[in-house]
Amino acid sequence: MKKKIERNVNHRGPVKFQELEFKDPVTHAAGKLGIRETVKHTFKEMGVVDSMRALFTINQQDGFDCPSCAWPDPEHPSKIGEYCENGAKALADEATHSHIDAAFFQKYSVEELSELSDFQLNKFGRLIEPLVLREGSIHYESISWQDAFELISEELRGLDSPNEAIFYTSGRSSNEAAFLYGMFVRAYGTNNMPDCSNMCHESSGVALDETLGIGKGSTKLEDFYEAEVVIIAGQNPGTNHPRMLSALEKCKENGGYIIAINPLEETGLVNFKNPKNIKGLLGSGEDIADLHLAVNINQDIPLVKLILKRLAEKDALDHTVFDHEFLEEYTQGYSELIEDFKSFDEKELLALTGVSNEKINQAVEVLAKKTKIIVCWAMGLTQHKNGVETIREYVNLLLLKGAIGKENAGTCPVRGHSNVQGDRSVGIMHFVDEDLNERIKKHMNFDPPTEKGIDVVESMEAMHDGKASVFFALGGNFLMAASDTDYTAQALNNCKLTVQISTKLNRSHLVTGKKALILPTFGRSEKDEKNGNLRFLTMESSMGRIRQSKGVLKPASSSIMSEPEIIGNLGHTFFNGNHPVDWKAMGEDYELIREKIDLVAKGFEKTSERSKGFGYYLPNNARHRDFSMLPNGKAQITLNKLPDHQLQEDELMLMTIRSHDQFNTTIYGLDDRYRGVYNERRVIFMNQQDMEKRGLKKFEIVNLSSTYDGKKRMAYKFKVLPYNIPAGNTAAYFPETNPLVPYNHFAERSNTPISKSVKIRIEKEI
Ligand SMILES: Nc1nc2c(c(=O)[nH]1)N[C@H]1C(S)=C(S)[C@@H](COP(=O)(O)OP(=O)(O)OC[C@H]3O[C@@H](n4cnc5c(=O)[nH]c(N)nc54)[C@H](O)[C@@H]3O)O[C@H]1N2
Ligand SMILES: Nc1nc2c(c(=O)[nH]1)N[C@H]1C(S)=C(S)[C@@H](COP(=O)(O)OP(=O)(O)OC[C@H]3O[C@@H](n4cnc5c(=O)[nH]c(N)nc54)[C@H](O)[C@@H]3O)O[C@H]1N2
Ligand SMILES: [Mo]
Repeated sequence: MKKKIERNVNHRGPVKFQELEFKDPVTHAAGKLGIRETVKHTFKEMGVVDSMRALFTINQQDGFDCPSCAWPDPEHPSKIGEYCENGAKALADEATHSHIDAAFFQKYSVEELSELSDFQLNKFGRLIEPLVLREGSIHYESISWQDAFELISEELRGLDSPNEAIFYTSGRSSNEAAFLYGMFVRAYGTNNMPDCSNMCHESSGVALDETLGIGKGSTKLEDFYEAEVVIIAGQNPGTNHPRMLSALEKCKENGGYIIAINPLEETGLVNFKNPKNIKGLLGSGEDIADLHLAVNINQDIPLVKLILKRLAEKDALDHTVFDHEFLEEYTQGYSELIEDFKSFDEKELLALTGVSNEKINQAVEVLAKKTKIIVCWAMGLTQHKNGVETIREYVNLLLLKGAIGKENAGTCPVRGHSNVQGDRSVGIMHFVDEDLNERIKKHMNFDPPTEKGIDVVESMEAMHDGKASVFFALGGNFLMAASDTDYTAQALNNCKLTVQISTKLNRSHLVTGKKALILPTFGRSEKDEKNGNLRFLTMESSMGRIRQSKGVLKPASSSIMSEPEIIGNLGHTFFNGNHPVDWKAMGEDYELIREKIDLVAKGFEKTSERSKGFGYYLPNNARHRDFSMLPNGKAQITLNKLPDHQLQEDELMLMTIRSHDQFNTTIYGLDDRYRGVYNERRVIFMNQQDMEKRGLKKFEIVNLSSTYDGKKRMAYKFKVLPYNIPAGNTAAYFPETNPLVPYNHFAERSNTPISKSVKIRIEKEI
């Protein structure tokens, strides 16, 4: 018998490295190479017939919503396909013809599987039958759906308080699944609904809510086409939102000016070859960014402050730079901000940014003259201690320029998961919304709990400290996505039961509570049929548009169940069919869910009907300058402090980022073509000076450590890569570097882990 080994949270690094290749970064995003990658991934995983069928329906009005990012589709999708290379990889990943069943888990124990890398685990294919890991066992075995629902119900009933259970959501779930889940969790009696957005755009939600009265962006896709300036800060669209490049290309064709603010000169922003037009295919492509400001990590506040201070000096001369009419009528805090600028020294601000004076002045010159300005951002702004304040500082820029609530201008937090925004809109949240609770009472006929629940960080702590003991996940990979991998592993290990509704195998299935369940479900691309009826689901894009999604492929197996049906059956079993909500009927008939969504969730109306075709927009107050919900009915201009890192002499700043071959914790491949890296993920991008200071050579193997509150955390075995990154800054991939991110350091007020500004030291591996 094989020796019993500890389940590995896999961050010790490989015993033997792959053959790493490091070339010049690819200078053009997409183009023919992008098409080749698309075909390579889909044909290999799904075969030619399914690939073609799926690729032609993805994001089409009668097809399914791309399971990758949340970038919206244009009103008239391209007939040759409205997807990108990474959307195709996401599709191939979920629609793969490789499957794993109970026999697979009989062959391999959870310990053995945990020795494999995340890339290897994902490659095994789709989970196709419900599985249980019984207490003391090291093998998953098959379990009937009904037994699984009874096991969960029994554990939930056995807790001293419903607050000892945690219900996580990852943003790939549909509005229907998320709504039913949120209702079940509340009917059970807790608001413990941590969400992947807590680790993602929570800082955006908090900052936008308090400045503009809505936690979502204000722009629509069409706004990009004639914007005069688009600022792209802390975002890598070439990899993470490739379809956004088509919108930027249109903007440029119409004379728009694009400013990238990013420590790295990311490929998609430098040059883009649109595979959907001739120019892109023939090779000339389009330069996207007109100006790149290579800001130091988390020094966006000093940078924006300096730009605003200089704009204010210009405005003082003739009052034409800022939109004074707008400021007077719609905002509050303008004079305090102008006064506050006096307390900052220009030289000091400039030194913090790391950007040249000349480039900053170039940005000032452009912004002084233009008024149609959009600011886009993603994780480069949200995942810092002062993430909320950083976003507020960018909002100040838009407010001073009157660039809110008019065409071709506004805020654009570019969302991550394809339905993360919809999940929140239909009620996935750990805090209490009193209006929502009132509507639940009225239309669902039960009393929802009124005590605030816990978010991701608080959930990790609660499980770690034994205050919660059932962990239930609607999708995602909590172990690898959350910060402080060792701490999170311990937290999950402490649970009595962990349950995962999943499509693919990941490490959260292997590092579990005493008992564990895997409940396999459909992917977006699959046909969801019940009693001969083809069911559809709805999603909300990053810009607040609700649209239908209908899968086209044969499901991976007849033993998997749709997410709403899993939740409906669980509700039915838990309440023994004795509850004001008919859980089972709702799980089976999504029309019943949508009727309730229309009544309970804010802004939804006639969803079944209106979500057809192009779909419909949810109301958005910032789009029409309605700030009545804010103090004095005005948009808020805010005062934001400079970051204070207290970096020690031997410390460097690390940002944990995505490669071109991954979707969050799902690793599609080992290359990061746009950054020139092939066949290895355990690498750290460094400035040559920082390497020389430490006597490090290219490809040398190092260990990384972070020390917070006297505790040293380690991530082992990374190869050093010399890279074009400002001195003092480093970058490495997530999730390999998550062991370095301390669980108790997060953004003020949004609790988003500080994944983009981790102070590290580098030690040579001996
Ligand atoms: N193919 C693919 N698509 C995805 C995902 C994926 O993993 N793969 N993930 C999805 C999800 S959930 C999300 S949230 C998004 C993530 O989308 P992104 O936010 O684009 O993803 P990251 O790789 O985290 O990149 C952050 C970017 O911010 C920059 N940055 C880091 N720190 C700073 C800073 O302090 N200031 C500035 N100005 N820039 C900084 C980095 O150099 C990097 O370019 O993408 C979504 N789409
Ligand atoms: N250090 C560091 N940590 C980070 C980040 C970072 O930039 N740096 N980014 C953070 C961000 S922005 C996010 S959003 C989180 C992501 O956190 P999560 O959303 O928890 O993680 P994912 O990797 O997207 O989850 C992948 C798993 O979801 C399951 N899945 C896929 N599709 C479906 C589906 O349709 N239904 C169901 N039920 N399951 C499905 C599969 O089993 C797959 O293994 O990670 C965060 N963690
Ligand atoms: Mo995200």
